[in-house]
Amino acid sequence: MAVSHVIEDEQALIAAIREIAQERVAPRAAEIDHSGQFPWDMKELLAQQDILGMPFPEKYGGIGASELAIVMAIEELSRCCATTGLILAVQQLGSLPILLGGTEEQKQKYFPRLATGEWLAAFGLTEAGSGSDAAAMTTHAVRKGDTYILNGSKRFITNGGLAQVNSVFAQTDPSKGTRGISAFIVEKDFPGFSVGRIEDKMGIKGSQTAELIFNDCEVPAENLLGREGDGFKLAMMTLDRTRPGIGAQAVGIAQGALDLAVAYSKQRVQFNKPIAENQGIQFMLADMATQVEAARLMVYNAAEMIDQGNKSLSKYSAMAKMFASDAAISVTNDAIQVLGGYGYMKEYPAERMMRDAKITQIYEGTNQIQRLVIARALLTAQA
Ligand code: COS
Repeated sequence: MAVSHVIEDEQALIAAIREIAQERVAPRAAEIDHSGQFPWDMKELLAQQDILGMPFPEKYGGIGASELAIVMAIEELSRCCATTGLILAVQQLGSLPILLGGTEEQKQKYFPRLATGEWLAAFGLTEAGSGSDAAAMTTHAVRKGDTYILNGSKRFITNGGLAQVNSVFAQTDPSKGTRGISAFIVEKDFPGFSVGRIEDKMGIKGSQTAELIFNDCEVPAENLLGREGDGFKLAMMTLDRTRPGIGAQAVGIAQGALDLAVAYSKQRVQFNKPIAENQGIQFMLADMATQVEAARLMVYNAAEMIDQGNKSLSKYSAMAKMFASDAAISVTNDAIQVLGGYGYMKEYPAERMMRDAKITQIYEGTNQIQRLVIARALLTAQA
């Protein structure tokens, strides 16, 4: 396990989360994957244990955890169940635009119930025609008196339809490009808000991914985040600070797959000896463990940069998410190989881990977008 600078109180919290994950989350993971139902019991568990309060400041009822502690928590949960780890990651993703751009009133109104887990949050950026090119969104908002009228739809929204609080991005002045995009807090009870298709996915099956539809949706003007035109920057600043969380989810999945491969290789006997005694298997395990550790260090480093307000965090956050998610695919693939035929069967969790790992290369910006972010930072850096 990597050296990390998490403070003593938080070390105890992470140790407690590890125990909870192993004892209460792990036994549910296969069933959550099989049923494809959102695990409300896991949400309740995270809420009761104050884990969902980690991303929120204490003054709003949260526990104001460091980003380092948050990524470590996501890692521990994802080591046992990636869907459960995602509940914490998305609670932060959907709320961070409010933390970064919201007024005191908005924070007071929304954070206490998000911190206790009574409400879930979601982040509505992606549309059917605008994924990597986030600025190409067509959802738009027009101000009429004290209300904005939203029209359009969002696609692939994690927690879509379950979240009471949705940070939604919409064009308010298309002639201004990215500077014409604004962010709004949209509650799921607002008139004109509805949920469209629910996606059937390859992995993270218990997490609900849905379409959000805005049909003359009425959003009070006081729910604008920041000023008109601040939305795109708020979205980018949010993703800079949440991509390490996805890296942490990837590290957790990879660690879970490594644990499984190590345990299996010691008990699986072929040619009259455990397969772990073969150098071919030992080298695979060593490579897997090294990838996990390198990914973990990058994720922790990016999280610490966020905690310190480091100005270069965009690049390091993109690197951490990209490297960790690629490592997760490689390590889960090798875990299946170590388990051989059993690895391919649903009886063992290795194949679920690989299916769950795949999304980490895609969401919160594909790894191609991460490369673009990294390259732009390199090429525009002042000498
Ligand atoms: N922090 C703050 N501001 C940022 C920023 C960041 N990380 N990245 C860009 N901006 C600002 C730029 O400085 C620019 O501001 P000005 O208008 O003041 O010059 C503005 O935003 C537009 O930036 P840019 O020209 O780089 O925008 P692009 O349209 O080229 O898009 C990418 C940039 C590709 C990085 C963006 O579209 C992106 O991140 N796409 C992936 C989206 C994503 O991750 N989706 C997943 C959704 S969550 S599952």
